[in-house]
Amino acid sequence: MADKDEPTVSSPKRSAAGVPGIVTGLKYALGKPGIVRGSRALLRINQADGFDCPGCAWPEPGHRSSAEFCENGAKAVAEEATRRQADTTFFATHSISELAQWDEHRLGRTGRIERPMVRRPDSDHYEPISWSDAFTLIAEHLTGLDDPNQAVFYTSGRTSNEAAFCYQLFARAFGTNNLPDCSNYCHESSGVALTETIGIGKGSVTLDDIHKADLLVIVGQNPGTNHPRMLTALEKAKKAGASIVAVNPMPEAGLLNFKNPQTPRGVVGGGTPLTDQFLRIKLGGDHALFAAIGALLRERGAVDTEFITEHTSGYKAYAETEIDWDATLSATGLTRDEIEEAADRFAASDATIVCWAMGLTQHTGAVATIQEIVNVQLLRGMIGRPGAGLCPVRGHSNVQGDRTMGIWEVPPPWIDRLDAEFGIETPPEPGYHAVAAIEAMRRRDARVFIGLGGNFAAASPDTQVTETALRSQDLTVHISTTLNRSHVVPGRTGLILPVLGRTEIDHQAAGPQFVTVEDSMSCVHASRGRLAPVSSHLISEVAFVSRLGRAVLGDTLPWRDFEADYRAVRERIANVVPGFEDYERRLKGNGFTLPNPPRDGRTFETADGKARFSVNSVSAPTVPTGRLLLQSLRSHDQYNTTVYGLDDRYRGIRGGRRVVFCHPDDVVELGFADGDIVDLVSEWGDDVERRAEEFRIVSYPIARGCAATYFPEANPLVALHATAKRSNTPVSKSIVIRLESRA
Ligand SMILES: Nc1nc2c(c(=O)[nH]1)N[C@H]1C(S)=C(S)[C@@H](COP(=O)(O)OP(=O)(O)OC[C@H]3O[C@@H](n4cnc5c(=O)[nH]c(N)nc54)[C@H](O)[C@@H]3O)O[C@H]1N2
Ligand SMILES: Nc1nc2c(c(=O)[nH]1)N[C@H]1C(S)=C(S)[C@@H](COP(=O)(O)OP(=O)(O)OC[C@H]3O[C@@H](n4cnc5c(=O)[nH]c(N)nc54)[C@H](O)[C@@H]3O)O[C@H]1N2
Ligand SMILES: [Mo]
Repeated sequence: MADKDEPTVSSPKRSAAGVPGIVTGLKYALGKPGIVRGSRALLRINQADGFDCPGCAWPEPGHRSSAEFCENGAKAVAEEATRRQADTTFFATHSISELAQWDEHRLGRTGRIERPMVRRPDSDHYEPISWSDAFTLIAEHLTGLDDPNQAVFYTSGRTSNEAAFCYQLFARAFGTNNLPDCSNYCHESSGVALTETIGIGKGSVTLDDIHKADLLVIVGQNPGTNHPRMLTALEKAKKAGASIVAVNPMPEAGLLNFKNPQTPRGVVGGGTPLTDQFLRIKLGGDHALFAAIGALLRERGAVDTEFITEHTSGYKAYAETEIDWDATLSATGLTRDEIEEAADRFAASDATIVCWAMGLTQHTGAVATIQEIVNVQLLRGMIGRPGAGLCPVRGHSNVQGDRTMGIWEVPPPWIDRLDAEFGIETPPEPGYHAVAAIEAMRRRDARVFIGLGGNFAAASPDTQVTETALRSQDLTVHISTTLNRSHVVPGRTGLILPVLGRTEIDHQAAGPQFVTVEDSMSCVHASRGRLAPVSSHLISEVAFVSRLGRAVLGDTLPWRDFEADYRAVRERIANVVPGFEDYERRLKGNGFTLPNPPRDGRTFETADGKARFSVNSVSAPTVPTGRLLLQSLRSHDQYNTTVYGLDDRYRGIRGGRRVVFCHPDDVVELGFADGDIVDLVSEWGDDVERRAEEFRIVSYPIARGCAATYFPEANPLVALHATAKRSNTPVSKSIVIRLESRA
């Protein structure tokens, strides 16, 4: 049975991190895996000779201090370093149908998967299987398909550059571009918006730029919970005189005030107040906000004419767009004064950085919204200048690197080099992105699902549909570290294949190996595991892909060399992927930063060689009366679908996750009271009823008309067809719901 979910509620915190943050993190890390193992692991996070923190993609500072970790990283490490195991006895004791009743928290707590396991057709149990039999089984299924496009190769963002490169090579040599990844659910909207406008799907700032900014605008991002190390950079900027504007429907603790655990003031003092202006915007109101800010800046003549003339195109059409103020105020829920003040701050700043994350990317108009931010930055010439730029803050620690390595359903620009290097022929037509993959599985156009990391069942929208699609597969293969929901909704045949985590020593024929990752600011560096593997049955992700390659395609490609020595993989990456020349040598020390034409020289590799203004008609979600607009977000005690615990300290929640945050006036207006238990029912204008049961109403200072609850509990509410325009990202932050009393 699921754990008892009985949240208790107290008032939300006004500051993040500081002593409680680090103490909680340490307690978690030291208490769980055993004192010595835990502390040794923590001392190696983000050190030059240690491993990259699996917590998030925020970059490490040049000089790594031995305290360069946060509660978040400590928990992620503890999760991986745990001595608990899901072993043969565990799987013999618990049937798959029983495990399907467990929630993510309980599944994850079971610990590391100890050896390869198989669920045979019609069996309700996983049983052990040898690695060689597992590869034979996969090869039989893949080679038995009528068409390579009947296979789907998903990737999550913790996978190293080396494993990612090998994996996309394998899929393409096998004959498909079906390489959906967690990016499709995450920053795809940023990638699309930025590629069209500045010619590269990545941000244009370095960590040093953050420190040097005059104005930092943080939109739709909750760094206190999700990128705690970013707070150190914000504090530094703040001390150097920067001001900070936060745009968010919720007053998030880390945005308001920060207690740095790594300085005495943070430990004993009151912390640093961070935000100078807080705009409590309505969900999905950002497009209207930035369109209005742009118009005000033009009105005031606060435009960088030289930059616009020299480096941009499309300004004339953009300059002609007009603002409907009534619509703007109603879409944003802000006052005109608030918007004017924000525009003043933009106008006064010589170095502005706009940071954003899921609060922008998971909306229907996400791409257009991000392009409106690009417009404002172009208007002021805020690209390719110190302390200025665009900063999509990535989630998974190597999600950006995976895309650089070709994990993408679209053949990357360097595909001809890949084909020439390996003598393969990648099909030209794009493959399935994540949502399209689920649709294809549903139609039985896809029959084999392979997931390199991640938890596809729980991370995807429309949970019931996704799970049915997974169950309909002839074969599902999950390459994982810990147990999760995806494992308990297997295809007819199901494999769970356990791999080494990033903290663990990876020894191959040529000796101990390291892997490489790319952070949110395009810095590439090495990551070397330091702990003994939790089980002798684990293999590395590179070894997994290499053996898969040999089993399915034979020795036509250098799989054996790749597995024996990862330098052989990096040599090929250097030959194929631009920016990786002389890869091995440049990894020495703290690694290197990839070229970024907009940042490095105001060069824009777009169709006309200019940075492009966009004209997108402003839109905002419409919400019928009596309904709320719901977003699904993260608590402080989870990493995506991995639920470490049932508390959300910063938002004042303990002992439960089934809560729905609503504005107190909305609660009353809808005829409810704080503490009521309700069902959430989403409305998409189709005939399907999507319901999530038993949530406790929590009155909370969220913007009017808006509500929030946690991911992945909310995923059953998101219709599969409800995706952002042009990026196909599920609109997990724009769900029209009604609250229904429990009888
Ligand atoms: N502890 C922890 N760290 C993590 C993760 C985790 O699960 N746990 N996940 C990692 C991953 S993969 C990612 S992608 C990142 C995610 O990092 P975030 O994007 O910070 O994650 P969310 O919790 O989804 O928070 C979204 C924020 O945007 C706000 N928001 C929602 N909708 C809107 C809107 O319409 N407009 C505006 N202006 N704001 C809005 C929400 O109130 C919330 O503060 O974090 C990474 N780091
Ligand atoms: N409703 C809603 N849905 C969302 C979101 C949202 O905000 N709201 N956010 C979306 C976002 S931003 C993202 S990034 C996705 C996340 O989607 P995923 O990346 O698919 O999910 P995770 O929960 O990060 O995956 C956790 C699992 O990864 C495995 N794992 C951990 N470390 C390793 C490793 O080193 N190697 C391997 N092979 N496996 C490992 C473990 O078995 C663990 O159970 O979810 C998306 N879904
Ligand atoms: Mo993400």
